[in-house]
Amino acid sequence: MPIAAASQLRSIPGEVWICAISATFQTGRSKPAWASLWKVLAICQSRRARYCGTRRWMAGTGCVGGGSIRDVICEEYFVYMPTQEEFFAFRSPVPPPCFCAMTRPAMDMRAEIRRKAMETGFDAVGFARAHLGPEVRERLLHFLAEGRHGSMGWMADRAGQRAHPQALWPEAVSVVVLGLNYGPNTDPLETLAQHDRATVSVYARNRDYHDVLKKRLKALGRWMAERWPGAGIKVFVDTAPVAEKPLAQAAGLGWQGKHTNLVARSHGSWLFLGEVFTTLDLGADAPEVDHCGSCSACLDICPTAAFPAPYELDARRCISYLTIEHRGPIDPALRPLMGNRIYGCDDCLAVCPWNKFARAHSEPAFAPRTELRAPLLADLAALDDAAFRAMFAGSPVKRIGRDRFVRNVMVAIGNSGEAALRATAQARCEDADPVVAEAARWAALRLEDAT
Ligand code: B12
Ligand code: SF4
Ligand code: SF4
Repeated sequence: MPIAAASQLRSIPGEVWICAISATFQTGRSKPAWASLWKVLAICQSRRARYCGTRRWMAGTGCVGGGSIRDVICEEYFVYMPTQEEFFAFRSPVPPPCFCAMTRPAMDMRAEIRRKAMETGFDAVGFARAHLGPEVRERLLHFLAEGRHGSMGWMADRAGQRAHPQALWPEAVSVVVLGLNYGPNTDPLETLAQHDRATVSVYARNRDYHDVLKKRLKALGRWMAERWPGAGIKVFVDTAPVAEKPLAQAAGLGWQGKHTNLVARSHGSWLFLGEVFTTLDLGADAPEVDHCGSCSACLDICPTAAFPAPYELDARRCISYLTIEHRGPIDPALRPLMGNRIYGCDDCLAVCPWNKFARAHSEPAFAPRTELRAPLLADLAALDDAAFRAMFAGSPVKRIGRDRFVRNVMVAIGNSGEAALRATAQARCEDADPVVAEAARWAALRLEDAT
């Protein structure tokens, strides 16, 4: 297909990648040809196709090859790829490295893995080198030096590995970053105004995403090991010391928004992340750039003012940390700001304008369980250890245990303003767990004047 066939480009389904070198070769160097090339590239941008924009070859520095010209699927979709002889006949000062023997197999391997990953049930796939820039380490060290990790001592313990994929696994060459869509089909914030009920974060309303993701990562990893015998493969999701968001950005899946999470143009804030580290040289995709612009919706909505600055989070103030990671009593100054959020928080994610491009997931394992859509606080407060375990078997909530969970429920009851819940709090004032008992006394006191 010649480059000028812009109408055909418009009708190609899915993402299109274009090699500007071969595109330019096709158009030649005349002024009208250039105009035609830039027109095509503009269409690419408008329909979220990508192209190699380095133009380094024009500056005479050479194409970065494995670094920037990524999934050039020219043969499949777009331009005719000239041979090396043809290219040199064109008297270009720079050889076309995207057809060199080194990058070509990597491109083919990426295309195969991408196809297999989508078949395995992932919604987004990207490729990065097993390497992160020094800024990731600096920012992580800054976060730790400020004590923003609170009691998550494991973050400091393995900071070196978190900042350097090859410190975690020296043989790793490439990282396949996978995203799984968990976009909700209702407004995640709609239960916040129902004061006698609890709000459970979207990600925790059914099965544990770690289990779902890990199963698929292992399936993909196994397939890769069979397809390329001898390849080393390790899979990670969440709990390993891996900087998942910076890697996902490097792999082009999205960018770290001002709320610090990864935002994807096609999925908004709703992607779980997981990785396949491998000894295979797969090259890398182009990193995504920041599209937050002047927006500050996520920073403005945070109930506990947990962002000291855009792109920085003080976990100690984040409701997700307070309800899930933090043991012991919650700072009384923060309790009134938590509302009825008893497990995690979605406020900053939910207000992101990029969610308008997100679609609801179709994963049965994440379909909200009826009893977790808007559970009554009184019912949750009555859970003993056995009932808690039974209710949350297979759920991420199970990890925090009955005591931390009921502590959170007591905070929500204290914030409810519902006189009818005072007796529920009072019933827990002598709880065997001192932290639950203290939170219950706090709640009962808060409800003393409630009518
Ligand atoms: C620790 C942790 C938490 C902590 C701390 C969160 C945090 N933002 O650091 C707590 C418990 C608070 C938490 C909460 C949540 N988490 Co969490 N969490 C993690 C974990 C295990 C590590 C994250 C980490 O390394 N943080 C350390 C900080 C320093 O790293 P960072 O956030 O990347 O910080 C970067 C920015 O600050 C940035 N930066 C700093 N200054 C500047 C300046 C500029 C200009 C720029 C551009 C960038 C920048 O650079 C830093 C380094 O890259 C990851 C899994 C993993 N292994 O990566 C999941 C993970 C980040 N969590 C996840 C989720 C879903 C959540 C919640 C939404 C859950 C919920 N609903 O309650 C909330 C969201 C809260 C929020 N706004 O971040 C997902 C996010 C998926 C995504 N699309 O991004 C992850 C990736 C898990 C997964 N595998 O899917 N989490
Ligand atoms: S998850 Fe909630 S508390 Fe944490 S930063 Fe986002 S809005 Fe703030
Ligand atoms: S809400 Fe706005 S500032 Fe926050 S991540 Fe989304 S686009 Fe960026």
